[in-house]
Formats: sequence, C-alpha cells, structure tokens
Amino acid sequence: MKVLVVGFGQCGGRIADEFNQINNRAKSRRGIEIVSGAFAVNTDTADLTGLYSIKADYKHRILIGGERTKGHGVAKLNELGAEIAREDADKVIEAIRDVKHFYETDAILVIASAAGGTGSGAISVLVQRIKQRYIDKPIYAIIVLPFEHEEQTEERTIYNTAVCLKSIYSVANAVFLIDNQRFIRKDSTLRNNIIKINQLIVEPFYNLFCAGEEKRKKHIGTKVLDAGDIIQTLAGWTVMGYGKSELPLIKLPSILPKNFVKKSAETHKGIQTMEETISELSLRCNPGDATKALYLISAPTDEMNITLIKELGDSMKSIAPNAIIRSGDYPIERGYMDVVVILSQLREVEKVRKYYTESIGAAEEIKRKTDIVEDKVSETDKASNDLPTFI
Ligand SMILES: Nc1nc2c(ncn2[C@@H]2O[C@H](COP(=O)(O)OP(=O)(O)OP(=O)(O)O)[C@@H](O)[C@H]2O)c(=O)[nH]1
Ligand SMILES: [Mg+2]
Repeated sequence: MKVLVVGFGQCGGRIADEFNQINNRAKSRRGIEIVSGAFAVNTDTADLTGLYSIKADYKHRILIGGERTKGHGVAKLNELGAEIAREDADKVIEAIRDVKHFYETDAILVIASAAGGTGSGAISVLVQRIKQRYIDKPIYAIIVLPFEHEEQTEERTIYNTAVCLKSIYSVANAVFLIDNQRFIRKDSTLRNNIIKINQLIVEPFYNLFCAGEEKRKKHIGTKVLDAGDIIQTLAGWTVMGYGKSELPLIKLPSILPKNFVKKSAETHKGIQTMEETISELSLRCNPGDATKALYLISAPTDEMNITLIKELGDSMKSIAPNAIIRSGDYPIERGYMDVVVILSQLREVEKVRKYYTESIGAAEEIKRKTDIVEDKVSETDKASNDLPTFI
C-alpha cells in the first residue's frame, strides 16, 4: 500500500518525518516505495526546521498562519489552529497536487496530536478540504492522545482532545487512536524520549505497507495482504497492536528432518508474538467490539508454517469474535518475526466517551475563565475613562 502522508503540528510533523524514514528504509532494503509524498504543516517555524527527513523546502514543510502567529505556534488554542487552516488550506492542497506519482497513492494518511493547538485544530478542517478535492482517495487519520499527566495538569488537554476527536471522526474514513501513555506504561524511560515513541508508533506500518508492494518473488506471501484488504478493513475508530520477536540471524542447518517438536516451537513463538500484540494495543479497548479486523505475520519463510498461520487465525477469531477478519503472511529477511493486528470499526471506545463527557465541564470552565479575564480587562479600562490619552 502506498500512502501520502501529511503531519499537522509538532507531533504530527515528527511522525510524518518518521514515515518518510521507513519509506527510505523500504527503498534501500527492499527496493519498494510505500510513501508517495511526505509533508509537515505547522504554524511554528522552529518545529518545521527541527525535522530530519522530510524535504527541507517550503512545499514540503508548509508554514501556515505565518502572519498571524509570526511563526510561533498557536499555544494550544485549537480554534485558532482551525481558523488558520481554513485561511491557508490552499497551500496544502497545492502541495499535494504537485506529488509526482499521486495517481499511484492508495490512501492519504493524516497525523496530529489531539491535545495541542495547531494539529488538533487544523487536521479535520484540512481533511474536509482534501476530501472535497480528491473524492476517490480514502483518508485515514492517526490521532495521538495525551499523556495522563497532561490530562491532570493542563486545562485545555481534555477539551482539545474531545473537540479534535469529534471533528476528525466526522470527516476521516477511519481514525487510528494512539495513546501516548501506553508507551510509558511499557517503559518509563520513554517519557523523555519522544523520538523513540514515534518510532514505536510507526514501526507496525512498515511490513503492513510493504507486503502488498513487494516485487521480489521469494518475498511474496502465500496469502498477500494488499491495499484492498487494508482499505476494506479500515472504518471508524481503529486501534492497532504490534508484537515483535528477535530471531537468530543465521539458521544452523539441521541434520534431523524438521520434526513436530521443532514445528511446535515455531508455532509457540508465533502465538506468543500474537499474544504480545493483543496485550499491547495502541489504546486499551475491548477487541470484542471490533466489527472488522486484520492481522499480518511477517517472518523468514522457514519460520512460518501452516500450523502457525492456522493457530493465529483461531486465536484472532476468539479475540475478536464479532469481526470480519482478513489476514496475510509476508516472508521477510532473517532476524525477526512480527505480527500486526488492526481492530477497526469499534462499536464502543470507552476512552473517547470519557473525553466527551469530561470535556463538557471543561468547556464551561474555559469559557468562565475567559469571561472573567474579559470582565476584568473592561473594568480596568473603564477606570481610565476620564483620562486623556496621547494615542
Ligand atoms: N507521540 C508524540 N507525542 C507528541 C509529540 N510532540 C508532542 N506530543 C504530544 O502532543 C500534545 C501537544 O501537541 P503538539 O503536537 O506539540 O501541538 P501543536 O499541534 O504543535 O500545537 P501548538 O504547539 O499548540 O501550536 C501533547 O499531548 C504532547 O504530549 C511527538 O513528537 N510524539
Ligand atoms: Mg507546536
């Protein structure tokens, strides 16, 4: 599957940058392309400058609202982010129009954090505009949810997140939910290592997108999972799971014929990886609520066998009994095995519902505080009514 990637705000831009890097890896190691174009859109010049791999010109690192923010961001005011996106939407539409192989693009992938200002406000406005322009391309959003400590300490976090989720859900074909907190629960040193978190967010897409683009004969799976399968699976609220097991780089030749014990050891490793995948979903949810799902196992050919693939299918069926399940296998180079799972069209997502209910109070509180500030300012002004002024 080949995607066009657009990241909004700091978080979205950095993750789009990471997608550009896995595309470089796919090109150099596998001779295939999985990203047809990568862009970062921001109101903040410094954030755009800090990226690594997205082309460093104004057509790929797109500054919006430059005059209004002087290139310094919107400081968490997502309504301002949305307004600027409306005004400067053409810059993004034009950049997409100039992508060389746009016709080969299967889908558009947009990314932002929900709690900030620029990305959170701009993403849905621009998705709506892109959709009007490119009717036949599905648009999938990756939305990064805030850390727990941000929910507790920063007032606008819950409110921004709720408004962003409601808006993007109404315009995107599917919304991948990625909970930042999930990554530090796994490894607390990651709190200070946002780049590493971004790599972990993007890694599952590498084999998922490569599998259907693969051209080297011995790397084509028995059951290829291609863009069609992914597009058929993605709808509405979506979560992902990913598990990876390291494998020896060199396989020692065995004197004995492959026996049952050996086969069952491989199967066991596969099932273990699958279990890890399900226990490490990008957001905690009930897999039973998924109505569509897919899984892809990628491993060196001799590490995959029919029993393993069958067992993975059975285990997936028991985890997501209400879902239509698609699947594939992808024979890759030596060194590791990984399993990607997508659970889509979830009928219920507790965390999203929680943002919605909690933000109702937050919206009132934000309005109350803004009103107090405005009242105070006008009272102070009133006190100067009888004075002359030089201006
Ligand atoms: N995973 C991840 N989360 C990030 C990253 N950068 C920021 N965040 C999270 O995103 C939220 C803040 O949003 P930003 O993307 O920084 O905000 P922005 O869209 O640039 O908007 P403003 O700076 O307010 O104009 C917080 O919840 C951060 O924890 C990143 O590179 N990776
Ligand atoms: Mg910013």
